[in-house]
Amino acid sequence: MNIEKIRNDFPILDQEIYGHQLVYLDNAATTQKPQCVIDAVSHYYEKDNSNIQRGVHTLSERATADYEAARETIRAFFNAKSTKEVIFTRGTTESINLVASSWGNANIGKNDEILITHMEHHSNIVPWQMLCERTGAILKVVPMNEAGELDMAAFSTLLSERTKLVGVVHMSNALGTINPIETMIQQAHNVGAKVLVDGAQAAAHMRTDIQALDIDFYATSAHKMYGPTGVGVLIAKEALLNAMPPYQGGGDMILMVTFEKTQYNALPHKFEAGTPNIAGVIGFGQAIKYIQSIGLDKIAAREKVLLDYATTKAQSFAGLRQIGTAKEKACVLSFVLDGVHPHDLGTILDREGVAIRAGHHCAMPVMQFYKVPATARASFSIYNTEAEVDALFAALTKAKDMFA
Ligand code: C6P
Repeated sequence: MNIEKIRNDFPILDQEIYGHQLVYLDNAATTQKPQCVIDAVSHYYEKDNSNIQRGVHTLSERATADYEAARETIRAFFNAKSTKEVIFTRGTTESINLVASSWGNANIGKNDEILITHMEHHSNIVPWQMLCERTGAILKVVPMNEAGELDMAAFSTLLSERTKLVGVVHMSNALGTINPIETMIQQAHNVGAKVLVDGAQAAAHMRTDIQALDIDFYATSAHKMYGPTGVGVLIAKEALLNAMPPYQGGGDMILMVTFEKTQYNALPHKFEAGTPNIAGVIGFGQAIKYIQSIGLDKIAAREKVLLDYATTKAQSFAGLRQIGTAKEKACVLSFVLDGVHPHDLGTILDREGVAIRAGHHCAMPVMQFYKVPATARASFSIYNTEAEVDALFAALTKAKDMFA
């Protein structure tokens, strides 16, 4: 794999921060965008900008064709059964809220149980809490161990015929843990529960075959997969989507409106009310093509080499405590350093040109579990190099010396 060539695809990487070459290690927050994605978005605005689905003129036909072509690209990438199952949203957060509101309101009642895990992002906690408040359902949580792995025995015990939905993150943003979703889905289906997989972190790093895994609801965001911000997808089984009421009312999601009654549009449009993020969707499709041009398996293998390299360095760095040491993990090195608050660390590293994230990563229960207010998190992507990992540790040494 020619990393230098890949780096050249990302124009943003070629810049200095405080006189240092930028080292971008905040990929779990959002990845950088390759030139082909930037070009696809500008091409839409420069040549095809118009509204979709309803226009009779050429620009609208071209924009609609590109928008729908992106839907097919995304369907094929995740191996969803049909483009009817691919709903464009603002991102993972909106996809989960859509399910919790639409499917949740229609299917969840008092004393039903929603089972999530201790390592969920707030996006996969709060919508379910809100649903429980509305309906009297009960939220249950699968515990995890010190390494940041789910307690699968507890998962089996917590599952029962009262469980109506299991919500699980495929890859934890705070720990890097990859969860055994295949087993979890099988066990959940055995008790008749539906499963929502939060794929926000995993989607760009490992293959996710929605049909093979038999996922009921799958949520992810384009911006963590080299695509634009403000766009993502909900992929759900057609039968479930057909039975669900619309999430929002408005243009595009209707076939016929009178003041007496409205007839809803067919899938996927029933769940895409209003003018969507057309440029974003087109950019998302291009981002998927970019991933395919390198190959997801090659990406995963290369990123594992980088993570192993960084982990080895972390293990021998005095005063560094890794947060999240699961056997199955990817791309995320979360840690705390003795005597230095993660936020101070983030600021000092920035002065050295190294961009990491410091904070609770919208996973406060994970911080509570490890009894830390926050962690520093370096997260890797396909364009990162061993030299950048070295730069991270050189900057950490500097920070440690400053606080010594
Ligand atoms: N995590 C991070 O720095 P949105 O914001 O809707 O695109 O994605 C939300 C989300 C949901 N689930 C997981 C596992 C996530 O990691 C995220 C986003 C970013 O870790 C921002 S908090």
